[in-house]
Parts: sequence; C-alpha cells; structure tokens
Amino acid sequence: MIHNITESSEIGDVRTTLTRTEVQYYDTFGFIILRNHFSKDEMKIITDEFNYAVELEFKDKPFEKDLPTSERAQCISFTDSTTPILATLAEDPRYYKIAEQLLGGEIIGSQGGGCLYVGDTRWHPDRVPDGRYKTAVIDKPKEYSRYSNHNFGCKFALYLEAVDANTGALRVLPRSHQQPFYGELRKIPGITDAENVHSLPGFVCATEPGDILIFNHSCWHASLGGKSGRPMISAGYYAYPRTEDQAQELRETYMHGKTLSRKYSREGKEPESLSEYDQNLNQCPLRAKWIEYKREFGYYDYNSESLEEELKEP
Ligand SMILES: O=C(O)CCC(=O)C(=O)O
Ligand SMILES: [Fe+2]
Repeated sequence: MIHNITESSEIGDVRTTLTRTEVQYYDTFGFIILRNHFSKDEMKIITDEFNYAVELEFKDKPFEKDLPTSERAQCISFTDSTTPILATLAEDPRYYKIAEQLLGGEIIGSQGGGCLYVGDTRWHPDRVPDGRYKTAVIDKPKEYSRYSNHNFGCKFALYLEAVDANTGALRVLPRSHQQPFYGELRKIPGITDAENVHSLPGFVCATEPGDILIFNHSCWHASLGGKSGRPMISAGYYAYPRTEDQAQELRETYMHGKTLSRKYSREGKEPESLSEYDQNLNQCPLRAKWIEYKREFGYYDYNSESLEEELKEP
C-alpha cells in the first residue's frame, strides 16, 4: 500500500529529509506527495499572505476569471518587503534540503511564485522541447535527443484549497520522466491539445491544504475541472549542471522562461530591472549563491531583442 511507503508526518512536523523509500518512490514514479508538510497554523499565515499578494497584484488590472484557460497565466509575485514568508519559501529547509536530496547534490533555486489558474491545464512536462532553440546541440546525429534521463529539476506545488480529480488536482503520468516513455508521449498526435486532457491515464494527486506535491520537471502533468482562480504556490529547483549538454539545457531553459513570461505577461515584456528577489537586499547567503549560479548560466543575459534572435523560425 502506498500509504505505507510514503510517510504521513504528524501535523506541523518539520521535515527536511525524505526516507530512502520516499526517494525511491520519487525516482521511480517522478512525483511524490508529502502530507501535512505545513501545519494548519502555518497554512493560515501562508494563505493570508497569499491573499495580500493577490490584492496587490490585481489592484490595477483585475483578475480575469472568465478566461477559458490558464494559457495566459495570471501569476502573483511575492516580494521580501510585502510577502516575506512566501518570497523566501524556496529558501526554507523544508523545501530546498529535500530538493538537494532529490536532485542528488548541488541545486539552483529561484523565487517561488503564485498563480490563480483558470480552467483545465493540458498535458505537458515542464521542460523545453528538444531543438526549440538554434543553440540546441546541432552536430549530433538526427535521431539524437538532447533529453536524457538526467535528473534536471523539480517543482514543489502547494495548493491552497483542497483539490481532487474533478476540481483541478494535478494528474501525472507516473514514470513519464524517464525515457523512452517521455519521448514516446511527445509522439502521440494531439497529446497536448485541450480536448485530450481527459484521454490519458493519469494518477490524480488529490491534496488538502498543507500537503505538498513534488514532481520531476520531466514528468508529464495536467489538470481537470479546477474552479476559476484555483490558487497554487510553486517553487522550482534545477540540478547544478554536471556536463556541457546539461549546462546548455539550463541556458535554454532560462531563455525559454523569459520568453514565456513575456508572452504570457499582461505587459507583453519582461521587467526592465532586477526583481527585488534578485537584488537580495537581505543578503541571504543561500540566495546569493543561487544568483551567482543563475548568472553563470545566463539567467540575467537575455533581453527581448536577443531572444527574438535566438528563437528558431517556426
Ligand atoms: O495546476 C495546474 O493546473 C497546472 C500546474 C502546472 O502545470 C505546473 O505547476 O507546472
Ligand atoms: Fe507544468
């Protein structure tokens, strides 16, 4: 029984490591749910801060609850000065220590963010498709797939309201983080189409507030039936690259992230100046290290014009 494999901690237990069996479960299936990772009291504080962040975010441009999908993400940013707990969630040992364990060594974290989802989410992994950029490995044989089973990164998702199969819980395709399954899914015609969210045999990660879901960036996921404005907080980590291919993929990932944030932002462009997070005014040493790593892999290098250049013709 799964319940015996993944431990349910006592409410409010502070867990900064997983058991060996939990890591094995994550490695095998590509995701894991940690029950009661946050206590009820903590969830109250987190939810209050989140609601404040929502208020600030949508003060001038109201949330669009009638959009058909979340294609245009309605994201909420956190800052050290306005929402200090959420702004530093990725630096909480209950997150980053577990990420280090799952990614097997040095990691690169970045600021978490919030989202109010609208409608279903189509099937996708959180990884840049092969060959998306001109800079992608070019002198490899045609059948070469840059994507290996390298444990590229993971995401921590915290849903602030109970979600289940019909109300927007994340569904995942267990083991789809591994080749050849990952690549075979890419070949299924229409797999990422909106009408096919129902069609694949996903495992439903129903959660209660306080539970967190961790999934491998390569694991395919989707969701169905969420209410408009379904709140979620996420934080992502990458493994520090160990080979040139991995370094290249991370560079492309940062580049792609900027493209997406520009495409989906309401302003149609990325912010001009460093975010408050990246200024690290409180001089958090962990954050300072991650900022250096991000600099090393080009996170701060791209602007709209050079991105246009880098993007392949469709
Ligand atoms: O909750 C959802 O509907 C989608 C979440 C997702 O795709 C993600 O966090 O990467
Ligand atoms: Fe995703």
